[in-house]
Amino acid sequence: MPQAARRLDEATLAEVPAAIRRPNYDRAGLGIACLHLGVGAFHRCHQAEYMEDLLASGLSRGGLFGVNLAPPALGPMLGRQDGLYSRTLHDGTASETRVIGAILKVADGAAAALALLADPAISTVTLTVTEKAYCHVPATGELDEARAEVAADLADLADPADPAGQGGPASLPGLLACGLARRARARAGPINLISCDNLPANGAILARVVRGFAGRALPGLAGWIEDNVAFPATMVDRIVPATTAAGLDSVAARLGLRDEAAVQGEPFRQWVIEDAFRAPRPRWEAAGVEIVADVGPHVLTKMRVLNAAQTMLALAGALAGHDFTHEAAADRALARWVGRTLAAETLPHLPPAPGMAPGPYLAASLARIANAGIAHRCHQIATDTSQKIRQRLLDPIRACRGAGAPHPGLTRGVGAWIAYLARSGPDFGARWTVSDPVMARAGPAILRHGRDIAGLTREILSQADIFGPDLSGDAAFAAEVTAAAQGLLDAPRGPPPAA
Ligand code: CS2
Repeated sequence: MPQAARRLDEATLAEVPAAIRRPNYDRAGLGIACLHLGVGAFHRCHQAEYMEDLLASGLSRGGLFGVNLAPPALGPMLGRQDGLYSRTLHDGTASETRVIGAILKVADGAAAALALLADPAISTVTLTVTEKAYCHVPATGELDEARAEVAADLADLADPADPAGQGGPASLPGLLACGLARRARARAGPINLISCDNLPANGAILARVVRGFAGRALPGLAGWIEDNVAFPATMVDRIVPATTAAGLDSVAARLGLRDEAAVQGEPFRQWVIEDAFRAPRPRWEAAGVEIVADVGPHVLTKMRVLNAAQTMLALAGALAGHDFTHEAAADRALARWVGRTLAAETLPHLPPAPGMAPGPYLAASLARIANAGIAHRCHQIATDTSQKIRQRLLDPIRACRGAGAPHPGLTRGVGAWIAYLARSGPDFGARWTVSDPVMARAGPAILRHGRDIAGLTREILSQADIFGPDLSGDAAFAAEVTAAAQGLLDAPRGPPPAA
């Protein structure tokens, strides 16, 4: 494919083909309406486009200041493009590209975030930093003080010679607590901290880890947080895989310009935010965001249906030799298992969520995952399963147990995780490398147990921080998970247990 040499930026924007939508507003005259932490592909294809819609219809006089906390550094890359980038939505073979101008500034690192958190001009912060960045114990939601970055931040703050440590706090709870301490000192006023990560009750978890950190290290801050900080819960949704080199090339062909920050996703999008603000915020509802009293039912429905289906198809799909979840969704045996399991075991226990009727939502979710225009790698979704499995599979299993209902299909999903871990070991040909914080513990267990799946299952399930005291201590559950894992290792597409 011929490569366009010039890059997308303010100077070249006019060269973008006329059919492609681009900012129709004066970016130079805008202020900052919102700080966003974590400027990865999901944010650029989701919250940033909602902001773009507000700007395009003249409903906001400010755009976004993005601060990226995890590598790779994005400031220089987006800076070279004056913050401009494109998002392309794929529906099967149909695609639509739009240039987004809502991100006005981008910086990298904790120091930038600390300064902005204390800036009175900033009253709303949204976050997409991945599940594990919250440094919480997945089973309880409490701050995990044993996490290396949390322990390091606590040690730094206890050291009067160098209380900020080198380069600022390393953990998200440490960063936000220190930023809020600065804000309190600067009398910069109330602020909304809005988690947009896929955690159940993400607002409550964010509040807990920030308060937990402050309680340990910043005496006197708790009362100020109580009076000045809102932590609304949210549900965010759009399937946005990591951008590939081939994706960048095809966007360059569309734009006639290189765009190193391009993102690609599906047409569907949804954003629901709890109406619990303390400070001024963008008028998101004018762009279709649902502001509701209780996001709980929306969150449970999305995580237990769409996200659970993704996790089941990703884990079992990888075992069956599929690269992408749309391929796993087209694999009849896998699709049947996932569809039947979620219909029979998950849907009956969901609270009603306005606008998300369970049956149609399940059908729509499976159709979205089957979208062959979206190249979502099974291994990308399988990343950090230890941080995702509670909300996607374990809590639905608990709901079944609470109702005295069987859950063989969901158990098979847990078995798929064990089999996925086992397959990374040398005894199964070291088929892939698992990217997950659990590997610090699971890696040695995989080596030790080799082909002994019962032993591996027992050891993984004994992690109460993931499986909770109920499931981690349940020998019968461990035996069922073992049988499911063994079955998937023997015959990845084999018949699911009768559901
Ligand atoms: C995916 C999600 O990687 C994953 O864990 O399941 O990123 C998913 O695509 C989004 O939650 C969709 O809104």
